[in-house]
Amino acid sequence: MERSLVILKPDAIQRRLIGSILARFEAKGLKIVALRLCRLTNQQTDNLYSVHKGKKFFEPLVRFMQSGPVAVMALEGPRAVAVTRKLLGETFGFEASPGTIRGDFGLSRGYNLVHGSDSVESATRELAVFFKEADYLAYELSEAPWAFNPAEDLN
Ligand code: DAT
Ligand code: MG
Repeated sequence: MERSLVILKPDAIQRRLIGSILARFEAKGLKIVALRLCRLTNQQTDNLYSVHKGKKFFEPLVRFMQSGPVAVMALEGPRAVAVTRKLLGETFGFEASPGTIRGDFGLSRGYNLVHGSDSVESATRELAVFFKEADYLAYELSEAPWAFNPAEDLN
């Protein structure tokens, strides 16, 4: 089953939005298989935002991401990467559609509450920064037989 890396950014923690944002992922049916609070190191932000190195927003972005605790998690489910990105909405709060996390909780450009891997390849790389294979908890949600038709092809 596909996994994506999600990070609740320092603004989400400080605004006490952990519960509200996690509820969106739970409501959709994604399974939280790893979750912890931490502060991001230089090595972690470098890896996460390597494609943005050299851009003018890179340094402020890193400073923001290291400005307080974050919650990092692995979400699992069919097409977890694309589904998560849809739940997040467009990058900037003022452009994100209502109904999305970024669209419902903020108007900022950079303080956009949540990170989600943008492709399966990025997810594989980003997840490895935070989690070992043994960190992913294998369990079944009791609702699973009603959330997914066993005859359905989920790929
Ligand atoms: P996303 O987080 O939707 O994957 P991204 O990878 O293009 O967006 O950018 C990473 C983060 O950097 C983004 O969440 C917010 C910030 N950012 C991107 N473009 C920016 C810009 N033009 N000005 C300020 N911050 C920006
Ligand atoms: Mg990105």
